[in-house]
Amino acid sequence: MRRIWGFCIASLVGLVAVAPAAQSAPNSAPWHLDRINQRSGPIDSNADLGALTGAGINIYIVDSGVLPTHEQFGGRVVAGTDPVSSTGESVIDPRASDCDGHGTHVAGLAAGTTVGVARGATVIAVRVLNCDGDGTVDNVVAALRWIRSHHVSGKAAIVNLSLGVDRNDDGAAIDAQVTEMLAEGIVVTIAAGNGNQNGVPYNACDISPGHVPGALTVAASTFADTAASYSNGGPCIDLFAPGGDSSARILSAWNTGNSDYSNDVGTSMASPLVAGYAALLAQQQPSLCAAQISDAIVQRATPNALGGVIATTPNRLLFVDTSPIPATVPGLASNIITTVSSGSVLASWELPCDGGSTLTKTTVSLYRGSTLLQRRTLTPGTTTARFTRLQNGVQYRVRVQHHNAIGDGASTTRWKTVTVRALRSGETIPVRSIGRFAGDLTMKWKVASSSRGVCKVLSNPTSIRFLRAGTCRVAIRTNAGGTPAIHNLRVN
Ligand SMILES: [Ca+2]
Ligand SMILES: [Ca+2]
Repeated sequence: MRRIWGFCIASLVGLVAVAPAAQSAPNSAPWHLDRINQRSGPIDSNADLGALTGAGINIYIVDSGVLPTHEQFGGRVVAGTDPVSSTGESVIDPRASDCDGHGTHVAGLAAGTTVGVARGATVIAVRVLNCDGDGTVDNVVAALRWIRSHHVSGKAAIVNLSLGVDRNDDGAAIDAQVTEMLAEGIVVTIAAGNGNQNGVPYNACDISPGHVPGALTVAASTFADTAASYSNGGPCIDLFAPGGDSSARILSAWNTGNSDYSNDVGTSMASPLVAGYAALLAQQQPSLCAAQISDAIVQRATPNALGGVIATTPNRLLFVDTSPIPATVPGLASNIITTVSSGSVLASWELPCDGGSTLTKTTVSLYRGSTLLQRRTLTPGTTTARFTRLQNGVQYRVRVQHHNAIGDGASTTRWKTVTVRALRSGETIPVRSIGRFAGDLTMKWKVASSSRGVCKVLSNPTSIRFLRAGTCRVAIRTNAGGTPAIHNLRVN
């Protein structure tokens, strides 16, 4: 069985999803917010998290959807992708809304106006769990791929996954997508899971995607400042955040009405609090790399604040500290595409995170084997370079590196190898042979009107037919739209 479950207690113990009795709005700040702005307990009736709100930052809530009209969101919910409805498993309208409740609760904790951390962030509802609160690996993978194509390169974004699957249940496919998201500048927060049901600590390293090292894997703490008895533990935990227990649950938005609330318990509730904090940091410094934000969150957590933490689990509790994060070198360019024409290669890429310090230049290098043939220095912001006078039939390699005042970003892991050749009139080629994104993301291709006489795009399978000699202009864009990459193909 390749089933995904959400990490609130109700779903873990296999209860039929019954909407908890709706509560009314909180009169004062809930304890989960009060606790995370102070180093030690008990809570002090002050839940001030500072001036940052996460405004302008996208938090993707990968869950059962989100009730977009709930009063906690003030119109800040955007419908993302909804593979559960698309595949007909349980269709709801509006798209990516919530017929379970789990996702609305989780989103409220990340970004609710009074129950959440990032009270001005944009929530993008990504629905992978059905009305019973479970889902499939395939739908999660499809959703994460969509997020990667929707995410704007070079700008920090947050993904929360309050769900998981046993690693040996095809978890590798989800892990791979999480690893790509991290490389593309997305902070990923993941619930550790609630497997510790019988007093035997369950190791979060056995859960996908919670064991992926670069992600922030969040265990649950209680009102009494202990590790929650149900929470998974072990060395794959990055930090704890309030997840509550039966004596003090976590209040957040519920899907049954625009002013309905419910109390819930689980690592599902802890993880989005960390996601909200990440959004505050991203708002302050939007071009930070994901690892800078994640590392700061771990380093700023309060050490040894909790009782009952087993020796292999890091004892760190979420602490919201919004001081600026020091700059580092830029990250890696993503989605590097190399497109050949006769005697030339066009390289294009998406800008990386700048590490918190403005890019000063880009260098693009062309190699034949290990021999450097050309190195170009480009003004910052440039995203294409064409190399000409190359030999057809020869394999070349391109690499891209970015620089800022701190130093030189990494480049060596993102080589692109391409064999230069002529494109001939009468030939039909698959569009992916002129370049595709790493990880094979869904993209849109369009031939410019000026080159309709030279070539046209054929659909299913997608290919390009060259009608005669000339220049064919092809625009590529991802699902999300944005600025298309223009590729000029010279047809002989
Ligand atoms: Ca407080
Ligand atoms: Ca980690």
